[in-house]
Amino acid sequence: MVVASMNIERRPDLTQQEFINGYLRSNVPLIVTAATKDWNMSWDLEHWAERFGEEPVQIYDDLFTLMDVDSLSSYLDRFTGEDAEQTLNGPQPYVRWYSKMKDVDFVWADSVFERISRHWHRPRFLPESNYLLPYSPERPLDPTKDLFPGRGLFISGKGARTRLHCDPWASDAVLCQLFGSKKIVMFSPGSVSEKQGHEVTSGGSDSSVEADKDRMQRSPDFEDILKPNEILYIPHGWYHAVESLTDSVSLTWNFVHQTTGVHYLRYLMSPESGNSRDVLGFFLNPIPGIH
Ligand SMILES: O=C(O)CCC(=O)C(=O)O
Repeated sequence: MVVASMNIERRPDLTQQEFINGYLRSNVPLIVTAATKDWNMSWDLEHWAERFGEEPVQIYDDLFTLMDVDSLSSYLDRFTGEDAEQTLNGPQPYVRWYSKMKDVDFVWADSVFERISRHWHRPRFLPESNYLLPYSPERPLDPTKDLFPGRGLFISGKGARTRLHCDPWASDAVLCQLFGSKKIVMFSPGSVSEKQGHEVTSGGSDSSVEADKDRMQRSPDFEDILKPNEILYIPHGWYHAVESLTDSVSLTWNFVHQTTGVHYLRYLMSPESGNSRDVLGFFLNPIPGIH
């Protein structure tokens, strides 16, 4: 029997308590539609090129393997717009422009985050304090200024995608859609065995969101389209795949709040966490504010 996927629940906005009790604690995805209404950053790609075109950006494949470093305007010229280059053998390149998340010199997006910091604010439904990743049990954190793991600008041409995966560090994430729209499919943690998870994340590069669904041999729990100004909350342990239906710009970051601390502790005690010592160590002693 084929069970149809559902759309993700949408709410215009909610309080921190409603978010913590109804979604963070219960590990349930959510799309918040009006939390960005006073952000002033829904710029088109020409505007991004005009302001930041000279900057070097990190260019990835359809998951998290770094392929190249080039200027933002070169990427936009080649891979966005009506006559975007189509890669025949392999995935469309994807700009995942992260701010610093380990102690190495790199083309991090820190200075760009500093330049855009006054154009947005922490979505008010997200907790201000009591974070375990970054480790900040007392001091409130502000994603416009403070570093978070996986904080990045995701810039992609139509058809670029992020293959099915589950986010690292037992962390939750938010994906804020600034421009364009994205197709999202999500599979609940209990529905994916470790073996199957490994198979799908290391699976073929010819794949599409539809091929990911086929490999899972079941319908996703949720299937939806994230539209401009909406924020998707991705709880830990959920496998998800994303495809840019148009040229697209999103802003994202990961976090662990004390509400989900038990899962994080379990992860820290597992051998898997050994692969992320650089990131985990970096955020154990976060340096406050823009630097
Ligand atoms: O927007 C995308 O392409 C991928 C987003 C995602 O998977 C994530 O933030 O974990």
